[in-house]
Amino acid sequence: MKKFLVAVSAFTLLGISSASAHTVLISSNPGKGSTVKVLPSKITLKFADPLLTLGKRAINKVVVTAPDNSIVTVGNDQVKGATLTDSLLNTKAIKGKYKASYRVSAEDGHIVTGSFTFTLQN
Ligand SMILES: [Cu+2]
Repeated sequence: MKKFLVAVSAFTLLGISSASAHTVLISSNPGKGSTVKVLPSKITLKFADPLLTLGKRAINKVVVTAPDNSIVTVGNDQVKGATLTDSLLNTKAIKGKYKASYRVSAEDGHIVTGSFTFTLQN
C-alpha cells in the first residue's frame, strides 16, 4: 500500500488593492465656491489623472446650470490630458448661484461624479 501525502493547497492572495485610486477633481475655473464678476467663455476642470478617451464618445462631461436651472454649457466637452473643458453660453448671464456637475472616467475606467457651485455677481 502506498502512502499518499495530502497536498496542501497554497492559497494565493489576490486581494492586492490597486495602487491607483479613483481620480479626483483638483481645481476648476470658476473655482468651487468662488464668486466671479463675469461668466467666463468656458469652464475648466482639472483632475488628478489623465481622463479616458474612447474616440469621439463623450465619456467625460460637465454640465453647468444657471440659477434658473437652464443649462449654460454648450456640450462640446473636450479632454486634454487631465483637463476637461466646455464652452459656456454668455447670453444667459443671470446673477446668482451656478452649479457645475461632472461625470468623468480616468484611465482606470472608474466613473467619478461630483458637483460644485460658484456665484455670478454683478
Ligand atoms: Cu478608480
